[in-house]
Amino acid sequence: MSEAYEAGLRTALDDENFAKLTALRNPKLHQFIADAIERCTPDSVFVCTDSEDDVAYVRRRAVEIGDETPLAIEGHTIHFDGFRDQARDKANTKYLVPPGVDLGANLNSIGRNEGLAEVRGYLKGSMVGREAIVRFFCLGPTDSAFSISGVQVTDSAYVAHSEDLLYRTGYGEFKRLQDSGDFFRVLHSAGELKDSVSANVDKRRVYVDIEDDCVYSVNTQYGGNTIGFKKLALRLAIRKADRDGWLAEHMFVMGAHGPGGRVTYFTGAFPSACGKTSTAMLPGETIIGDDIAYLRAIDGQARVVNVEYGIFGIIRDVNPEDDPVINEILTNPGEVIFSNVLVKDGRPYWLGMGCELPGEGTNYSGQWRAGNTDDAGKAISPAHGNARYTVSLKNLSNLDSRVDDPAGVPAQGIVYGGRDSDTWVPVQQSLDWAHGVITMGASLESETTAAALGQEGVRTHQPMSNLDFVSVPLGRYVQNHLDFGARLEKPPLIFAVNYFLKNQHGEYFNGMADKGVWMKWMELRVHGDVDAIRTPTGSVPMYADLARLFREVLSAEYTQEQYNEQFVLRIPENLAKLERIETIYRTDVPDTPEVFFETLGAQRAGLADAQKRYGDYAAPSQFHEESVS
Ligand code: SPV
Ligand code: MN
Repeated sequence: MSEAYEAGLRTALDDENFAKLTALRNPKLHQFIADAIERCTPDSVFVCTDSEDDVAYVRRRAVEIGDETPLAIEGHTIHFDGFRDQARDKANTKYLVPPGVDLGANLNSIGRNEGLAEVRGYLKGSMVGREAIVRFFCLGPTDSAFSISGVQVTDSAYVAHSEDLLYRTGYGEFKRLQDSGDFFRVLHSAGELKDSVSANVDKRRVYVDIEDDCVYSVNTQYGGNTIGFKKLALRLAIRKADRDGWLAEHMFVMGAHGPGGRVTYFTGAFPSACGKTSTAMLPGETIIGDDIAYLRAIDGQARVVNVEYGIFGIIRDVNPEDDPVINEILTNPGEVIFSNVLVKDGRPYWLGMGCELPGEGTNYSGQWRAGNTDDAGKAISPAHGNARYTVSLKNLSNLDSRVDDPAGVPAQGIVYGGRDSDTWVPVQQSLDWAHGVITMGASLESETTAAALGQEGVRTHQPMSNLDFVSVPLGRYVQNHLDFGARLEKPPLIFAVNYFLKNQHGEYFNGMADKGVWMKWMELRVHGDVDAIRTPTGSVPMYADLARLFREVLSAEYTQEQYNEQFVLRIPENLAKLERIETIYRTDVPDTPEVFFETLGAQRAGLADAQKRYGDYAAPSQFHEESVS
């Protein structure tokens, strides 16, 4: 160990923890931990290796210090975040940019020196009276070319425990790293606590040091602001992927099961709280991951891994009917961390669980009674809309057998979907890779949800469902996708889905389970097993195929009338969307590739032509005669 750090670490760590740290012969790691300790001045430091004892210590500790409270079912605990700390704080999440670097208008950034001074100022002395926990993880399967090592220092045992459920252990990986400095670092402090929650959320900051592969997070506990290897490291990974020519995406990875026992792998990008987890958990299919994926072009093939090994899922609407697998896990003994649900007599309750909720209990506002209001006079809901559960994948009955494959699985289809009440049809396939990247991924829009602080239900641009985490200029990020496809012999097919289309009375056209039919149709398309109807926005299913799939998958009738009203091409809405997207890219994204505007232009011309021939609302059958692919 370098002498510069040794003295500080020897003083702060007891012999056992010092030995665990020095077994890793990595100067950059030692420097990071020495700096974290010097800045945050914890009373003690626990270095967590991959051993069962160490992991069990963190789990115990979360309860001992009041970060979590046991519930009635064995292995279940509840953690509460503060009343105003219930979601990702986009406004106070910023990239630290050195002089001369401009990430563009849609990325939130602050000068590096100014930002470092601010966030490191808030971290000063933040761990006094507490223990710092040092945790090591491997992002992706161990021993894999995809994977990246990460280390976090945190004073939250809840964060450290959550990470244990969500990631593959990484102390062993750090041994293999030897003295390489190629790893991600996260320093987190919940800051001053009051009643076990962060007291100074007005000083909540999540600052991403893009020059140094390091993230600082302070005065917050909510997982999306604090769990280092979820969205904090995703922002670093997107920069690394940009440098090295691969993709880091906000995507699930799953196996869709087709005829004859074949498994076809899909990735899917949906903004938070728009059906990503429930798609990955579709009955009859197998899950690899539900949130973050790394994709690489290997020998002309797109290969993909799940970065994580667990689910930090939205609990709202999990019930025996819509999410049977998760519901089973949440109602049986085993390790589960609930957050921000309502607790009464040691039992958790959440919105949409399929039973009546008690009229009082403990929730994210403290002692709660039906009718309680917040400072603005608004009723406090029994459980928060962004309440979560954290579980490891290892207990899932629908886990795909290739989840740990160090070579990843082949990505054969990519799905983009947002919360869109009036424009896109329920499912369509892009005309080719570039068309899909541009008109589906990069043009995705979605109405805002409870997963980020701020007003809900506002239509926003959500390119690749990744805008909250993109850390390179947006035009360049889009270009990286175009380049990625160019390196593939047969790029995955790109699809757009819309689970949230509404009729003129504001009711959803589709049931939650219908996505299982769209998935089966996409699986068949990958293998060319069904025809489709080519419309100006993409290729849509034929009625007869959907009618058969609805019967096979859901034992349900799907009428021609339902098909007609769901799959009608809404030309004015699609034209208005093109307009919005073009304006955003022309105004805010100076490095947008020219092909982007050409593709939007071609789509506009196709829509205008259809409008002339068929009017504003064109049935798929009108295109049928034109071309079947
Ligand atoms: C999301 O909001 O997209 C999540 C949870 O997956 S968070 O960790 O908050 O990002
Ligand atoms: Mn997510």
